Amino acid sequence: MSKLETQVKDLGLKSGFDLVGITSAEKFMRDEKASIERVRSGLMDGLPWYTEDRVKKANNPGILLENARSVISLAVSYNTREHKNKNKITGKLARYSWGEDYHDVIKERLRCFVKELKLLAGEDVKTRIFVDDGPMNDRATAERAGVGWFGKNTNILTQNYGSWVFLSQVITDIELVPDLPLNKTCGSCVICIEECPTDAIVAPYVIDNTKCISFLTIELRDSIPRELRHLMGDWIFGCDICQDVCPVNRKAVISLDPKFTRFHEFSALDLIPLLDLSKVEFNKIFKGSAIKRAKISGFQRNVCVALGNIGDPVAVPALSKVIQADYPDLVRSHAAWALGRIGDKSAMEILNSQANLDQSAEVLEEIREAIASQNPKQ
Ligand code: B12
Repeated sequence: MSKLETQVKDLGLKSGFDLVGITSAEKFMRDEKASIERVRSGLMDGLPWYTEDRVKKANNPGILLENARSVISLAVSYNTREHKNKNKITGKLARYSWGEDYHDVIKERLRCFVKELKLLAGEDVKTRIFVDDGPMNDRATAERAGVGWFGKNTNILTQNYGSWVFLSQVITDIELVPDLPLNKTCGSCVICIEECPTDAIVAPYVIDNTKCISFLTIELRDSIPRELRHLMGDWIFGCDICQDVCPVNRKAVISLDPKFTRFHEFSALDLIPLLDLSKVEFNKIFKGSAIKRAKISGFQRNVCVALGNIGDPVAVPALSKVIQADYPDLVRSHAAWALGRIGDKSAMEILNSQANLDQSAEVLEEIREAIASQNPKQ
């Protein structure tokens, strides 16, 4: 490794990244082909912005920056400690949301990195930065730059930090000597595939987006398919099951990065009060956090599903209030499902009375389904 590559890597570490690798700007042939197949076979359905056109850009750094020569791949750990919530009726949020929104934090670090890079390599150096905010294949880059290897759950696993890393890139016209990919795989381990409750990992390295709890709780704006709801447990934003069960992650170094420990109480939130939040309160509580992406209606929809899965009748008054009050039909219909799943006498009474009153076809259908599928427990 020449002096410049060493300096670039030192600079990455100094700029707040935990791992730095370098790869060429060549096309990611395997990944482009696989991604196009994934789109065509419907496995990326539900993400309308994930188009074949995007895939072509994402796997070809030369399209993203004129005269691109190298891509610097940077990873930062977000493996912060969990906050224990002693209460019973709580919902889980994915670890990546326990800190400040990584897009903002990492973009800031990338900007500082690029500023210093220009001091090292020349002011006229061209760069383009990405942190999950544009058409760039973050994982394929990290793999080829030797930052980590593809796990069977498709997450990039790293030696010391496991898969608890955010990935980002700097494409540049500087010619840098690339690193070699790591010669590592998951071997015969298939724990993540077996433990995914919705069977979203349909084959090693292949996710069916439409079944992934992360998609269902964050990206999906509509109703959650009824046949998947009971499999979602108490996840209300994202899901970490395929990472939590990964043996490599057991040994991952804990991160003390203050940016990612800031909202650690978000790891487990009391569910019932979340149903009372107004839009203004939701935006205030989750300001600066990635959780805002779910929007309040999606978030409260998820809370209803989690309450239904926990099945504790203590949630009946709150769910009854939702179904009777002025909440979006999306939330009211999932509250109906949750009441049916709790299925005690009071829940069934509310459903039966609302069945005669409700004006929304969507909510009425959920109420009828809930009544039909449950025998009230006395
Ligand atoms: C779309 C997307 C999603 C979608 C779709 C998931 C998916 N598997 O793609 C949804 C919303 C479900 C999602 C969920 C999550 N995501 Co996401 N997501 C993305 C995004 C924007 C694009 C990913 C992409 O291109 N997918 C397309 C498919 C086709 O690619 P793939 O599944 O990775 O499959 C590759 C392999 O199959 C490989 N391949 C093909 N053949 C073969 C053969 C072999 C032998 C091998 C090894 C590989 C291989 O080629 C494919 C393309 O590269 C990236 C950011 C970015 N711009 O890259 C973040 C990103 C992948 N997500 C990230 C995170 C953190 C998550 C979650 C953990 C969040 C959470 N806790 O809820 C989950 C993880 C779910 C999972 N197991 O994948 C991180 C992953 C970090 C890491 N360590 O890998 C990224 C990189 C964001 C970031 N910049 O940090 N995500």
